[in-house]
Amino acid sequence: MKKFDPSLYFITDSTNYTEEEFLYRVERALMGGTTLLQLREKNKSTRAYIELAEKVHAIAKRYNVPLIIDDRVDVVLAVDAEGVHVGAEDMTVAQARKILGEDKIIGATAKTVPWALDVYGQGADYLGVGAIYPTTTKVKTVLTSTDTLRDICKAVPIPVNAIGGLNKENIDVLAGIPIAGICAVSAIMKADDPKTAAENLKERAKALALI
Ligand code: TZP
Ligand code: MG
Repeated sequence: MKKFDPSLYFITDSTNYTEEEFLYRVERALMGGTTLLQLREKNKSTRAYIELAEKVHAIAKRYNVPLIIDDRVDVVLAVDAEGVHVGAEDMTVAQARKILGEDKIIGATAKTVPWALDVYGQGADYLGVGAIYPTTTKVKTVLTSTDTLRDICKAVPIPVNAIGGLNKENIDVLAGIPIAGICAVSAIMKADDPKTAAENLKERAKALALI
């Protein structure tokens, strides 16, 4: 199973939610048209990460949405998730590919054209590029210009998603850049209703012909 639609890529953050509230919000986001889902946990034990991943995977399967696990190839294997996302401090794409095989989706972070070409050459299936705007989500990142985003889109033949501080009010800055999709954490996770937020973000991205 390798086919995936990165157009509305929702990345979770369970911080400050009970598990019940978190899972409810994830499901609302799926109802709102999330096409790709990433479970992103930075402070959980391996056991707790796997237990949560199992629950999230069960929900995602009901919506036929692939589940990507941030950083952790072992968690992907433990729950048979559809893929992993690796950044500069994680396992390399080549190492992840060696372990996961050809059928799993491997996404990578890239902030420059040479970096994008490198991870593409190692076998990445998609790229996340950003942060386009400053973000309130806990992450080690620097801003990436829209010019660099455009250059990366043109440099690699795989889907490139924009990430970082994106919401329905500000994604017009991406107009005309051949991205494959939008990644969002806060705009969906922290919304009053993640379903409405996902719908609105998708609608705006479509109106701007971004996706
Ligand atoms: N990588 C670059 S920015 C970011 C990640 C994981 C966080 C994006 O979160 P938000 O809340 O959509 O700004
Ligand atoms: Mg990472």
